[in-house]
Parts: sequence; structure tokens; C-alpha cells
Amino acid sequence: MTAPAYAYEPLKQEDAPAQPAPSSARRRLGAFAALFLGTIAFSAIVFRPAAQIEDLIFHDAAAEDAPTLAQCAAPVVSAAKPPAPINPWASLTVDETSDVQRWLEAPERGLNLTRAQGSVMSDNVIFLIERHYPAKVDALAYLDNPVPELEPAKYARVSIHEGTIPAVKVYLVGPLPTSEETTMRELTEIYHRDIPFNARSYITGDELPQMLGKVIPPLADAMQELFNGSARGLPNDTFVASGSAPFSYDGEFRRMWISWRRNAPGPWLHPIGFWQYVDMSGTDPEEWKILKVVYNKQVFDSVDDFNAALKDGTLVRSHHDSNADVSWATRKPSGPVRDLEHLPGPRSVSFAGLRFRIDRKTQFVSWMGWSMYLGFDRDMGLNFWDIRIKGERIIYELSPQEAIAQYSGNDPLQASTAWLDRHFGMGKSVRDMLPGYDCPHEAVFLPATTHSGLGSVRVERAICIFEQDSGKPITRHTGYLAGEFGAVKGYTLTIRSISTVGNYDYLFDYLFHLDGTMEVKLSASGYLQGGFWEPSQNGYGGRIRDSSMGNLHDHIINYKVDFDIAGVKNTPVNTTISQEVVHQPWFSDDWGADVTQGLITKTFIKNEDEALLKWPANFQGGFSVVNQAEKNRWDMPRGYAVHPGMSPIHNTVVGSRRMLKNANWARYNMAFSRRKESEPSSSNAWNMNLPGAPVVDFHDFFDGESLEQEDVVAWINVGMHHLPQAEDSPNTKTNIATTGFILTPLNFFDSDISMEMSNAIVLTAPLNPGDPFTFDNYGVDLGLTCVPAAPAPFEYTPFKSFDVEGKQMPYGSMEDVRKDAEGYHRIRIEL
Ligand SMILES: *[C@@H]1O[C@H](CO)[C@@H](O)[C@H](O)[C@H]1NC(C)=O
Ligand SMILES: *[C@@H]1O[C@H](CO)[C@@H](O)[C@H](O)[C@H]1NC(C)=O
Ligand SMILES: *[C@@H]1O[C@H](CO)[C@@H](O)[C@H](O)[C@H]1NC(C)=O
Ligand SMILES: *[C@@H]1O[C@H](CO)[C@@H](O)[C@H](O)[C@H]1NC(C)=O
Ligand SMILES: [Cu+2]
Repeated sequence: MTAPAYAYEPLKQEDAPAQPAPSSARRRLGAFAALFLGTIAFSAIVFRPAAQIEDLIFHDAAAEDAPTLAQCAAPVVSAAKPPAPINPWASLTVDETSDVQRWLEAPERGLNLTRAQGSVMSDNVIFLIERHYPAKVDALAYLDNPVPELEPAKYARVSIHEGTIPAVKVYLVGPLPTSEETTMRELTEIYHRDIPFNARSYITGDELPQMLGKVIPPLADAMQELFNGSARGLPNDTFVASGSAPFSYDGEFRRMWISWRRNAPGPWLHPIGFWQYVDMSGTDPEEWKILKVVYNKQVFDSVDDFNAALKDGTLVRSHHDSNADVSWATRKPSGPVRDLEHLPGPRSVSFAGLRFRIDRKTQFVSWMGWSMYLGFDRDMGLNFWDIRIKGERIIYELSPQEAIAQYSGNDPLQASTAWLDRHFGMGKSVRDMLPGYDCPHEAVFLPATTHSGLGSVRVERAICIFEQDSGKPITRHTGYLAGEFGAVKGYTLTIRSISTVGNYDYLFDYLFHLDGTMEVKLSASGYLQGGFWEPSQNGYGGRIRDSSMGNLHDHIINYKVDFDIAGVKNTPVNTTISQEVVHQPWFSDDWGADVTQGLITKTFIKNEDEALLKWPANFQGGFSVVNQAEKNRWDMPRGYAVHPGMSPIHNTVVGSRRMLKNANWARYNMAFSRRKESEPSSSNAWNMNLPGAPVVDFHDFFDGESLEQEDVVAWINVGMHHLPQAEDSPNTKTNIATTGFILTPLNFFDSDISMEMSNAIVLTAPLNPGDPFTFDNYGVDLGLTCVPAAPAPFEYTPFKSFDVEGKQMPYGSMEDVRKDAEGYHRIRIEL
């Protein structure tokens, strides 16, 4: 037997015998590392700078007679025990949606429905069939006593594009499954106003390509001449379009700016500098038209005027290089390989098996005292229900509400863009994740199903769940008296989902910590919505290539956090730190009797009029939620505090007509309001197109109602000021484009609950100098090792589609997939 080969370097004792000299082979090969079990050498992994990965593993000759290292427990997730056997917030299944579809299509409903595929705008077409969340009182009654009789009745929320009126209508249909008892009614108590047809979203991706097919052909020759390319509705078209939003101010019209880009990878980064303002109001495409043409800062009120100026030579031309290289906008690795970078990086392994539990049927997750149900909807994707710590509910609902991106620029498209991405559907835009890249190899994936008028889409890897070594102790101290010295190891559970909305990718992360802290994080990546660079754009962004730039914009994302701290009755608290000068009798010495120091002030936020909040300057204070009636052992009201994470901003630009009243929440860092069934969300899929007359105006929630010992909801914003720069090319980076907030116990417990953890060590100093420190690891050997299962080979499957009758169907061509996914962020002309 040779000396054990350790996985990391053992501490060198000055007086310890010298390590045996490495074999000549090892010396030649450089540093080595090896797995070990006790003192039994098994094998070594030798790192050689230039080796092939296959060459890197060899058996240590000395280990040939050693017993084989055991195989690790398979990383199979254990079953969880949800408090109730039904998830009251689960999405409708494919079968449930087709049941509702059939029921709605029955002649006795009188809805005069046309199926989406091949429909025209003047038809009545279903836009969405989705779970309507049960009333909180019903859901809580069921969770408290999960017997079948108390299971909340299941309802669907159905939105229909009623082209015959025209208007968008929202109905409540139920109970489900459909039966004699099922009825429908308009859901007017949530959607306070009629939804104008001009504010609608799209069902099929056909509307815009066909619109361009009607209005763009008269510009095709000019585009050929000015830009040496084509947009004629042919497969070899070299240009694609994109549209701006909002489409409308109050529903009176539906108009957008169109901009053209090269039809190359990363089209968002290749604008050519050509714009049209198009009118698409009403239901008759024959009436749609171009209202303006803009080229090189020249504005024309008609296509004819523009074409005439081109013909008679009065059009002032700008330079366009149609042969410019566009390959820089791809994601293909470029540049030299860095030292040792041909090797795969570290991968984390749960040697003793996964430590979280999942009930797949209900999408219930538990880990280290935390538990929650997951939900998923078309508008905003992944959400959380009944979040508990150590068996106690702290949050009834945690769900993203809206994501805005408001742009600036010296061109018509950028200067008029104010996205509210809920319109496009963060849930609808969820994409299958890349195992090993988007989430660690050990992650467990859960599916999500979303519905539309075309049917259902099931994404198998919509959500990933994984535990990680946080890389730092959650607490530690070096000390010398008994019990002072030691550390508790940090671990986090992450639940993630990624949505690609046209050009942008949003990573939604929810992290749970051992001490009862949870973190909500959002990161952005993907392609900038690039602008056409010329010097007058300087104040509006950063140049990233010869004629491409990224435009200044703010991202603000709103979350609903329905706290239930030790019960539903809670009170928000405003805490400030200020400076005081006090006179103290015990000081009269050389320092004087005045003391200048800090002072904490805590006041209750008594009603909604005081509850639209911004972080104080220098973060001197903050906001929390307590239950005044429930005290911890030290007579402090039990609570949870909200802490800002990275980039805790609110919206910079306020008052633009393009975002006048439809995202009022973005003016603040957070707000508290009284929870109401009629105020389930701060936004709505149609708000984007109704800035002047939104379906949901967040300010309407704030009407002076008391917040003292009431069921309060916190609306919390995260965001980033995105000042694009060269390094946003080709894609924005998740390390900088990231933001979040943290919820942490505030006297909720009597002391730090992470002290319960056994993945911890306490050291005892020796009595006699020179004796070793002894330690207790509470029976958990962090060095436990075994042979981990190899990660599954990489594979990618996009999604499964079902038609409205629930039959699985092929998803058609990749062009169809793109059309649906990229919507009006990338429009190809269709004739
Ligand atoms: C039903 O819808 C079609 C358009 O899809 C329309 O032409 C027809 O008038 C409608 N019928 C009724 C009774 O409203
Ligand atoms: C126009 O485009 C073609 C490719 O479609 C290219 O070969 C040609 O060089 C371009 N002409 C100019 C003047 O850039
Ligand atoms: C594109 O295709 C059309 C029809 O096949 C053809 O007439 C045209 O020359 C093609 N354009 C280019 C740039 O290849
Ligand atoms: C919070 O308290 C400070 C100090 O008492 C006060 O200046 C501030 O206006 C309060 N903020 C809110 C939102 O109540
Ligand atoms: Cu951005």
C-alpha cells in the first residue's frame, strides 16, 4: 500500500515525516488528485494541460488489490408528503382544457366560436383557457382540513377574442369537470373594464406577417435599392421586421412602428435603419395601412411620397454596407482557449443522494424544513403557494406579476418601445432547459403545461430544482472556550425557470436558505433589442458594432408576496435609522457629555395611503411585515423583513404617454395593500396596450384602507438600468444583468434556526499546548465518498404540442415554432 492519495492537500506538519516522493510518472505529469475512502487508495485523476479528457482517468497501479469504491446512491428524488393530496393551484391538464373547449363550443353556449387555426379577426376565437385560482379562504380551509368535501371547486378563466363585437371577453367557467352544474359568467370583478379588441394579444402568429405582406410590397424595390436586400415574402428574404409596443393608448387604435433587420442569426442586433408606422386597427385587414415612412431622419406621410423622393433624387441617402459581416452575433465560441479550459469545470455531486423531496403529482417540494406547492400560468410562469418553514406558513402566494422594459433612442422604434412582457406570456415563453448548462447535472426537472387557442404545449424541463453547496458557512466563529468554535455549512435549494421572450431570456430563480431566508432573483440574458447606430444615438446607449447599438432601457419586474406571518393578519412596518445627539449623565470626561450616534425608529404603516414605498437614502431603514398579536419568546412581534438584493431600482422614466398608468407599480420599490380577491394581480396581459386606460391600474388598489392586522400583500420590485455596452454583444450577461430581493426572518424565531443543522462542526481547543483540537461533526461526514452516477448524456427536446381536442400533434416546421416563439419581435413577410 502506498500512502493515501487525498482529494485535497492535507495540512503539512512541520515535524511530520516527508510525503513519499511521487512516482516518476506523476512527477512528469504534474499535480494529481484522487478519490479516497478512508485510507484505501483507489484511483487517481491526473490533470495534464494538453491531455484528451479520455486520457485523464487511469487506475493507480498501487490500488489494484484495493476493494472497489462503492457506487453512490442514485440521485433519485424521494417522495414528498404534501399537506393536502390536491394542489389547489395546479394548472389545468390537457384533458381538462379540451373538456372546457368542447363545453364552450357546444351550440347551447351561443358563443359562435371558430377554431383558431385558419380563423380571421372577425371570428370569435378562444385566446386562453386557464386555471382560475380558488379564493384564499377556500384554499386555506382545505389545507387546514384536506378532506375531499373541502377541496375547492375547480374553475377555468377563459378569454375569448370576440371579433364579432369586437372585444376581448373574460369568463369564469366551472365547476370542472364540466357537468350539468357548470355555468359561465363574465369575470367583471377583476377585469374592471371591457378589454378593447385593439389591445388583444395574438393567437396564431399569422396576423403580422400577413399585415406586412399587404403593406410592404410597394416598398420592396426601394429596400432593394437602398439596402441591397429583399423583403418580398420569399424564402430567401434577407430582411425581417419587428414591431414596437404599446399598440394603443386606450384601445381606440392599434398601431405599431416596424423596423427592419437582417435575416441573420441574432437579427435583433442587425437593424438597417428603416421604419414604418402601421395602422392595424379593427378587424378588417383590408383597411390596414402604412401611416409613415422614416429613413435617414426623413419622414414621409405615405409610401408614395417616399418612393417619389427616392425616384426624383431628393431622398438623402445614408451609407449601408450590405456585405458587412454578421457572424459576430452568433454564440459560437471565438478566441483562444484559456489555460486548462479544455477541461470540464467542477460539477457538484450529492454523494449521499438528493436531500430534497418532490411530489410530482402535486408539484410539491420540501427541503430542510421548507415546503411549498408550485403553480404555473401562461402570463408569468412559475409561482409559489403555501410556502412554509418548519411547518408554519409564511407566504400564501409568491408570484411574478409583470416585467417592463422601457426604451429610449433617437429612432422611432426604440423611442416608442415600452414592453410589458406579461402580454407575450412569460409562462407561454418558458423553454426547455439545457441540462448541465442551465441547471446543474443533478437538477430534477418538472414539466409545465400552458394553453392557448391553438391547443396545449407541454415543456418537459420547464422548472429545475437543485441543492448546492453555497460555498460559504452560514455562520462561523473562531474561539477558544467550549462550544464557541465552529461553522454551520451553507446549502441552498434553487428552483428555476427560464423564459425566452423573443430576443430576451429571463432566468427566474427562487433560493431557499437554511435559516429561513429566501431569495427571489431575476437575471437577464439573450439578445439586446439593438438599435441602428449613428452619432446622434450617443446619449441613448452604447455602440456595439459598426452600425449596431444597444439602447438604454430599464427593466423592472414586480412580484406579489402575500405574507401570512403566524396567521393572515399582519401589519407592515417602516424602520428607519437616523442620527441623534444625546446628553448622557455618565459622560462628563474629556469627550464631553454629548453622544452622537444612531437611532432606530419603527412605525407601523397604518393604511394604504402611506404604503407606496421607496428605499430610504443610503438604505437607512427598510420594510417588514409583522404579526402584532404573535410574539416570539422575547416578546417581539414575529415578522419577516424585506431586504433589497442587487440593483434595487425603480423606473427612471415616469410619465411617458406610452407607460402612463399601466405600470404604476414600477414607480416605487415596493408597496403594501390590503389583500383582495378582486385585486389578484398588479398587471394583466392587456395592460401593455392600454397605457392610458389600463385594465388594471395599480394605483386603484390604494384607497386608504387600514393595513393594521389585516391580510396584507407586498408588491416588490426588482430591476436594472440597462446601459448597453460592447460586452452585451453577442448576449447580455447574467452576472451583471441580475437583481433580486431577500425575505428573512425578523424575530419570527427565538434565535437562528440554522443552528439546528448537523452539517456543522464544533471544535474544542486542547488543554495542553501541542495537542490537537478535537471536533464533533454531529455524525455527518462531509468527506463521504463513492462513485457518482455519470450524468445522462446531453439531449434536448423542445416541447410537446396538443391540439384543442387534446391530441398530441407534431409541432410543424421550425419556422412555425419560431413564428410562435418570436411573435412580433421577428416578423417575416407572408403574402
Ligand atoms: C358568427 O360568427 C361569424 C364570423 O365567424 C359571423 O359572420 C356570424 O354573423 C356570427 N353569427 C352570429 C349569429 O352572430
Ligand atoms: C448586394 O448583395 C449581393 C448579395 O446578395 C452582393 O453580392 C453584392 O456585393 C451586394 N452589392 C453591394 C453594392 O454591396
Ligand atoms: C430569391 O428567390 C427568388 C425566387 O426564387 C429569385 O427570383 C431571386 O433572384 C432570389 N434572390 C436572391 C438574392 O437570391
Ligand atoms: C418611515 O419612517 C421615517 C422616520 O420616522 C419617516 O421619515 C418616513 O416618512 C417613513 N416612511 C413611511 C413610508 O412611512
Ligand atoms: Cu436589458
